[in-house]
Amino acid sequence: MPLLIKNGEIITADTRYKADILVQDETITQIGLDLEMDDEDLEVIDATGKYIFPGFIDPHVHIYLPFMATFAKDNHTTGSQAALIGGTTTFIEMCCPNRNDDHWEAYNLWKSRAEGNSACDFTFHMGISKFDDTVESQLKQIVEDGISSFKVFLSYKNFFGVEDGELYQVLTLAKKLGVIVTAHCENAELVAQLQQKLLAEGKTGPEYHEKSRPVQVEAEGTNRFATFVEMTGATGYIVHLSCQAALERAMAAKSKGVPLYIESVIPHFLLDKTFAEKPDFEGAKYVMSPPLRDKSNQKHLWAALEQGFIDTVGTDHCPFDVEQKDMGRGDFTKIPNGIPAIEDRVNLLYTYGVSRGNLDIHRFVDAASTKAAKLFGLFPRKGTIAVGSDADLVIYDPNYRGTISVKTQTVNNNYNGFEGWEIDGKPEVVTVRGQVQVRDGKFVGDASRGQFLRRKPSHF
Ligand code: DUC
Ligand code: ZN
Ligand code: ZN
Ligand code: ZN
Repeated sequence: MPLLIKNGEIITADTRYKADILVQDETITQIGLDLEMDDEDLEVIDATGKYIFPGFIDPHVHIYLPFMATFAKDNHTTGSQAALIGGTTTFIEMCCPNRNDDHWEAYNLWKSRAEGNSACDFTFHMGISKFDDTVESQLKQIVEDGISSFKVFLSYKNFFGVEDGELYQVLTLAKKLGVIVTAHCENAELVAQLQQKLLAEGKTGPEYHEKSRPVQVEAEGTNRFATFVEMTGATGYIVHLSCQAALERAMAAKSKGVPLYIESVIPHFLLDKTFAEKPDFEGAKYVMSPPLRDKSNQKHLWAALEQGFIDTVGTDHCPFDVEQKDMGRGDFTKIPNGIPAIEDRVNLLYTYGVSRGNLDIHRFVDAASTKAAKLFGLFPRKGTIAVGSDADLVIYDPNYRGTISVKTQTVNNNYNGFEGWEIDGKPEVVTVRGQVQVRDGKFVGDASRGQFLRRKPSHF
């Protein structure tokens, strides 16, 4: 059914203007003033007083995730509908095989979980937890199948994590294939040693999680990753950079011309380590890795985001409920890591960035959509509003005022880390390839609309 969106203000990463948008089939076919169309099936949406943003892209989510003896709570039905309600029309999920898992099988398992079950479009970063000849040939097959980004963990020893030699091999292969490598940057050995030391001292509560992975641990991982990227000539992307110490290392490499990109995630911009110090084990809700930091780091993250040194804002969405978090009572190393945010990322970044004067609106669109599309081989199909692009559109009401609450969320979890936080705007209508999936802020669409997005390697 054709769709005509009239009188809205189109805002992309670099333009801002009032125009109508005509959508036919799955794409944008016209943008202009006073568009009309004679078709009895035409749906007209009046977007007077609303912004129209390109569908937002979350470059870092976990939906299906076996982790720390349990599973993250969302499935693709709940996760994708929560994403859409929050304005995210595409997510990139981490496919995370364990060291002993067959990587080709893991890839197909993750894909089969998503296919037919997602309401929004999706693709994967292929996690690599081991490197040998078998994995190498499987990775080539996975790239052929449409995956143009890898993921490595420098932490989580003996589990998801890779050794330095394997990191070198992964980057070398990625360089050859034209694939970007995303990395979780923490020093695994330091984390393991500090955890044991703290536990031996009887320091077992969630407030000690941050002390087991202090900023130095992340700065070291960041510096090491940047050095390996430089030595191999590959292109790197640091996920969830959380603090000034790591930012300094990444910027030092970037300013030398090392092709390195930076993602930070919404919890680190807004929540700080005092949340993980809440009494009665409440702090466990705020345990993620890298941990929430001292509040003094946040102004550096906001400044780097505004200046474009931080390229993208994701979530590291990873929901574990209160009962799962409880597995870590008496031993913080057993608290499943993660704070869910897939539903709230865009509204929080808009509110505490754009609306409260900390972020230019175009940089907001760039960081929450366009830049991820460019880095991960989705642009200009995704990440912009242009004739020929997919009609993934967010009609956003900047006059909405409300608060975030577990009571109204779609994410499958029994708490929200942003409970009670004000938001200054909200998606009213969200389309995925031309189909209205969210109307009046509610999911009304096709639960299996989402497509697997095949991507081509790029030569940066
Ligand atoms: N950090 C988290 O908090 N959760 C999932 C994986 C990760 O690196
Ligand atoms: Zn991570
Ligand atoms: Zn400072
Ligand atoms: Zn993650």
